[in-house]
Amino acid sequence: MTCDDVSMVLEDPQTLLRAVAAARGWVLGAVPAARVVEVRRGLEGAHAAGSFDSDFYDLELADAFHWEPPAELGEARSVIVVARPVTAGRLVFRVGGRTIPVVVPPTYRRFRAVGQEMVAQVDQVLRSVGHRAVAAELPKKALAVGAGLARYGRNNIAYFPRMGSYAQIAAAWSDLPAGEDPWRQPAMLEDCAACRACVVACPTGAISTERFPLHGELCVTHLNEWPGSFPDWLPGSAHNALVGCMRCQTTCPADKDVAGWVEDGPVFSDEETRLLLAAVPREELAAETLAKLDGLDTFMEHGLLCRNLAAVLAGEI
Ligand code: B12
Ligand code: SF4
Ligand code: SF4
Repeated sequence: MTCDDVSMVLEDPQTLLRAVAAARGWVLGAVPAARVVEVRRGLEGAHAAGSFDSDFYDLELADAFHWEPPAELGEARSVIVVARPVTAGRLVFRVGGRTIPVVVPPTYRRFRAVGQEMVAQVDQVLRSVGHRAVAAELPKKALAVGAGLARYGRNNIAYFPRMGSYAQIAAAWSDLPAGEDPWRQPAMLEDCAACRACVVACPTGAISTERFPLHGELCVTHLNEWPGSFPDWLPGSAHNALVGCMRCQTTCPADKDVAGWVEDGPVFSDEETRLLLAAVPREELAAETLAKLDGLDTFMEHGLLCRNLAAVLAGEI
C-alpha cells in the first residue's frame, strides 16, 4: 500500500471498512437504508401473488424480519452487509463399536457467535470514525445479492466469490451514508444455466426449474428446524445432517472449491449417543456432553437435535 492508499483508507469510512473486511477474508458492501423498503415490498408482493405456501410463510417469514431501524441509532442511512467463509462440522457418534459421521452444515456451527462477531467488528471500525452499526434482522441473501456481493444459485442459496455457498451473512443498520448505490437486480450464477444437479439431488423436490423461489415448505431444513413429527411423506433417506440438509450444496459444482471445508469433532461415545437418542433432558446429561453440544452453538433446541439425530442415525443402525 502506498502513502496515498493509506490516507484514502483513513479518509473514507467505507474504504476503511472494506479494507478491514478484506484483511479477514470477508466481503462487505453498503446499500442505502431505503433499499430495505424495496426488499420488503418484493417479499410481501411475492406472498400476495401466492409464491409461498401460506403455512410456511406464517411460520418462517411473516415475523422473521424487523423492518424498522432501531431508534437507538438515530438516523439509519445504510445497511451494511458482510459475508465470511464458514466450515461445516463432522461430528462422530459411536454406536455399538461403529463410528458414524454426522454433518452440521456451515452456518449452523457457532451460528450466534459468528454473526455477533461480524457486526461487532463493523461497529468497532465505524465507531473509530464517529459512526455506528447495529445488528439488523433482514432478508440477508436479498441484501447481499442487491449489494452486488453474491448471486443466487438455482438452489436459492447465495454464492460469494471464493466462499461459494459456505458463507455466513450478517447485516447491520448504520448511520454511515451509503455513498454510491451498488444495487443490482437478482441474478442466478452462470454455472446454473446448464446445470440441474441441485434439482436432482434435492430429496423432496423443493427446488424447481419452473420457478424461483424455493418450495420452502418441502425443504428438509424447514422440517428439521421446526418442532413436531416429520411428515409421513418425508423419506427416511432424506435426513443427512444433525440440522439442515447438505444435498443441494454438496452436489453443486459451484461449491467444488469449498466442499472440503469441513472440521472434525466432537466425538460422542456409545453412552452419550444412547442418551441423546433417548432424548434424555439436558439436566441429566454429563457436563462433558453438554460442553460438546454447547460448543456447536447451533441455536437448535435440545429436543429437536435429539429428534434429528435419531432420524439421521435410523438409516445407519
Ligand atoms: C427463512 C429461511 C430459510 C427457510 C426458507 C429458505 C428460503 N430460500 O427462503 C428454510 C428453513 C427452508 C431455510 C433453509 C436453508 N437456509 Co435459511 N434462512 C432463512 C432466513 C431466516 C430468511 C430467508 C429469506 O429471506 N427468505 C425469503 C426468500 C423469498 O428470500 P430469497 O430466498 O432471498 O428470495 C428472493 C429471490 O427468490 C428473489 N427472486 C425472485 N425471483 C427471482 C428470480 C431469479 C432468477 C432470481 C435469481 C431471484 C429471484 O426474490 C426473493 C425475495 O427477495 C435467512 C436469515 C435471514 N435473516 O436472511 C436464512 C438464511 C438465508 N439461510 C441460510 C442457510 C445457510 C440455509 C441452508 C443452506 C441451511 C442448510 N444447509 O440446511 C438451507 C438452504 C435451503 C435452500 N435451498 O434455500 C443462510 C444463507 C447463507 C447463504 N450463503 O446464502 C441464511 C442467511 C442464515 C444464515 N445462517 O446466515 N432457510
Ligand atoms: S447445483 Fe447447479 S443449478 Fe444448482 S445451484 Fe449449483 S450450479 Fe446452480
Ligand atoms: S436444503 Fe435439502 S431439502 Fe432443502 S432445497 Fe436443499 S437439497 Fe432440498
